[in-house]
Amino acid sequence: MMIDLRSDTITRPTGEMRRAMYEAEVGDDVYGEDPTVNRLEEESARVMGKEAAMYVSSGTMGNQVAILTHTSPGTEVIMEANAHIYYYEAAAASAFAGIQPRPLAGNKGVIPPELVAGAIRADDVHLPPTSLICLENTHNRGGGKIVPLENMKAIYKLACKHNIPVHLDGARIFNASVASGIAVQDYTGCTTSVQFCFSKGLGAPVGSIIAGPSGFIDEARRWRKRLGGGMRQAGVIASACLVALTSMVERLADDHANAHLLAEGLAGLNGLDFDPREVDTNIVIIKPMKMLPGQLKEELKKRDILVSVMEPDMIRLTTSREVNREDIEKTVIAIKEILAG
Ligand code: TLP
Repeated sequence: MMIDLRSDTITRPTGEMRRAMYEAEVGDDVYGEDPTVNRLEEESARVMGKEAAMYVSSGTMGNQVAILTHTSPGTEVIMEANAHIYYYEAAAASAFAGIQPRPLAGNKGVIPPELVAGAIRADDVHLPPTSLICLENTHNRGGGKIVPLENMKAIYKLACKHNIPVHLDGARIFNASVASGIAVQDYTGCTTSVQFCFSKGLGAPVGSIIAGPSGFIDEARRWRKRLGGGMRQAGVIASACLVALTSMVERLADDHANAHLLAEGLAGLNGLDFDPREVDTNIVIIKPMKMLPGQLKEELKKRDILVSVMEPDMIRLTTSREVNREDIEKTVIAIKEILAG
């Protein structure tokens, strides 16, 4: 059996999810007539503390529909330089929304509010208006880092002062909440809109939600349709997301415990640039110093362990319900052997 630490997106649906999918009541969701999708959207809006919510096919679709809805072409969007929206969405925000990204250098995804303040454009004919600020929590390339609530609050306050909306890429916002003990609604309270994923640690097969004010969601529905994201009997997949939302959140703590176990095992190893104190949730990022990340990945693969290379120089190991304690122990031993040559 392979030990798959590439991502938490590899999680397969539980038996309960498959039963819910089989039994799901469905209708045409483009007509607003799928009762399961409607229930998922209502429940998600409630959990996020927002007026309304909309089911979308993926995290990328959710982020992009949010950007399209909040902005117009020729405006500027502030985002962290390692944000998923900037780094991994194939420049969708430029290709579709026609915005200019304004990447700011953060520390593990945390942007100092002063930097945001300095990046908000003045009203001047030479300058693009700032139309949106994007945040990400937990921060993927930051190693699953929890962005502190205080940081989000400060940026939101600034945004409100300038009348600029804030969108949160909360693909893993439940990981942040479970690990910090801070309610999801406290985080989303510092945002205008939020996207979160069911198909990561929560284990559902497909889908994300965007949530926000009801006028925003009405307009977002038009953008989703324009992009071909209007789905029909989507209750078949939304049913698994309802199971994820109601019964899979607390178990994220197991993934965090396994990530900490991995971090302890790798702490202080020769040939590794890694600080176990940086591990907040279910992502562990290591930098091999005496070999290329690609080489370490290949050596691990020979031992039936899969990891991701996050260019330029990092390896990402992500825990999920597809791996257990024993898998983590085996991974630590394998990395020790490989580094020792
Ligand atoms: N992240 C994937 C890859 O794209 C890197 C992963 O394996 O972690 N926001 C964040 C913070 C994400 O980590 C991801 C997926 C998304 C958005 C996009 O979600 P999907 O893959 O559903 O489009």
